[in-house]
Amino acid sequence: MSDVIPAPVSIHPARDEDFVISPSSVIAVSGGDAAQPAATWLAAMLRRGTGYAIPIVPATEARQSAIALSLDDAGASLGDEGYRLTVTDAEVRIQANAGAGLFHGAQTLRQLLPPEIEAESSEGTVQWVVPGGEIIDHPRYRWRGAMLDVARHFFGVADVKRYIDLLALYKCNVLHLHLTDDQGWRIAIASWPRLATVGGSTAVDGDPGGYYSAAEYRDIVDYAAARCINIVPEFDAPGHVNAALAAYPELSCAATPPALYTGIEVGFSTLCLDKPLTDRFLDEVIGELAALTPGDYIHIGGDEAKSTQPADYNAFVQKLTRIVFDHGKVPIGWAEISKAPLSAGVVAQYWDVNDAGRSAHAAAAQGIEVILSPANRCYIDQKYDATTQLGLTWAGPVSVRDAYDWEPGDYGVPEPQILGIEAGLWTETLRTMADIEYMTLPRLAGIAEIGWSQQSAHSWDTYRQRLATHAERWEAMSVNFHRATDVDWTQG
Ligand code: IFG
Repeated sequence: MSDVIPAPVSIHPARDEDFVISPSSVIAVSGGDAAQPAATWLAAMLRRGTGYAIPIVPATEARQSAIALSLDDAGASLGDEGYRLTVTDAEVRIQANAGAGLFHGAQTLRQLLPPEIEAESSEGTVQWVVPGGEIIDHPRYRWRGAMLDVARHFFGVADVKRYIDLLALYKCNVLHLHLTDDQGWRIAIASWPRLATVGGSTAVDGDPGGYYSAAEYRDIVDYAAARCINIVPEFDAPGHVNAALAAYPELSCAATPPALYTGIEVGFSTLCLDKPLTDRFLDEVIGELAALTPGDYIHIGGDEAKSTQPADYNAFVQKLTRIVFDHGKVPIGWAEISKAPLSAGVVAQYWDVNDAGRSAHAAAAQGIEVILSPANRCYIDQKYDATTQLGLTWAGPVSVRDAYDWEPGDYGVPEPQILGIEAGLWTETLRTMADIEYMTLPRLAGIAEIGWSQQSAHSWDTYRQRLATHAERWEAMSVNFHRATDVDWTQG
């Protein structure tokens, strides 16, 4: 039980109470529709791994070997995402106040099973033993996210779903999709069709472009929702807009239409801000993103607007955040937006450790909530060490230990204003799912633990041993993870 990542709040083993999942085991559900996503997900995972039927039955009908998922008053301290997992030789029981709690309990149950449960087909020779005992658990922060940059290089729906699967394993609950940048526009906007057809036609180094249709984006949203993960779309402005300007030169102030861009420089592009057309563009893009996104948040970027006049920048931030609120969503911006006076409710995301925390302090001073993504801890696009072929270096190297051994409270943001943490995976140098997996694991697991587990559970020396046991699981999942040298993988 002690190898579960993120570390649960409390673990009470009872080794004489092991439960064995057998061909007659059922999933017994009580609590109505909200219990279904967890039940459906758990049944699919157990059926695939064990080869057993694992029917889902109402709790009232369960007679034998039951894995009970019950939505009931499991105690206010668990909140909506926490759970109580109890394992005896007679039954497994997951209790929670809401569906997300059941789903997170199912992820813990998954990690208690032999790693072979992750395989695409059942081995037939494994004893599916769940160690007896009780786990009571709930998260430290509400926002445990990962950002995937699909603009520098495009990744299709199947890759994004695979990434969502990795996030679910570690109880992350947000996938922030960086949909637009200088090199690519990756979401179809019906009222501005060339954004995707022209702006999405290429990628860094001239690699293949691509974009999500509205239907494909909704498919991603629904797949994430079934795993209690919220999709947060990012439309980055006023900088990082070259793809949009190449599609619609009238959005640029430049006399000559900007060409499509396949390099990896930043800060050279800006929307032309004092144009009614730009206002219509902002409103219609945000309007369509809001209509496609059931989640509460839309990310407006705001980073590295080096070609935007500072006074214009502040007015722009206020205008765009207002537009997002007007479309019923909550705006998030990279923490530079804190240069502008922000209305209550706006969220800032701190990333740029080169500013010595100034933008985090500015956001904290405005009393708004902050998501912490300090690049020298959370940017998993950075090399692990000097030998890493993939990745950038400006904030790195970021070792497995660097990604784990930090404290969100050390950035000058009072604990009540820390909304949570988020890993960032920029894809200037990443082209395949194998590249994404290599940079993501093991480091994501540590960032997820920082977001979920109590500060008192934080210990690199014990974490690195617990982490080593996850290699078998990643192998069973066919994940192309990196055997980082700061972990002793023989402990696994
Ligand atoms: N900073 C840029 C990203 C990306 C990154 C690579 C932010 C908010 C460096 N902006 O991080 O577009 O280029 O590590």
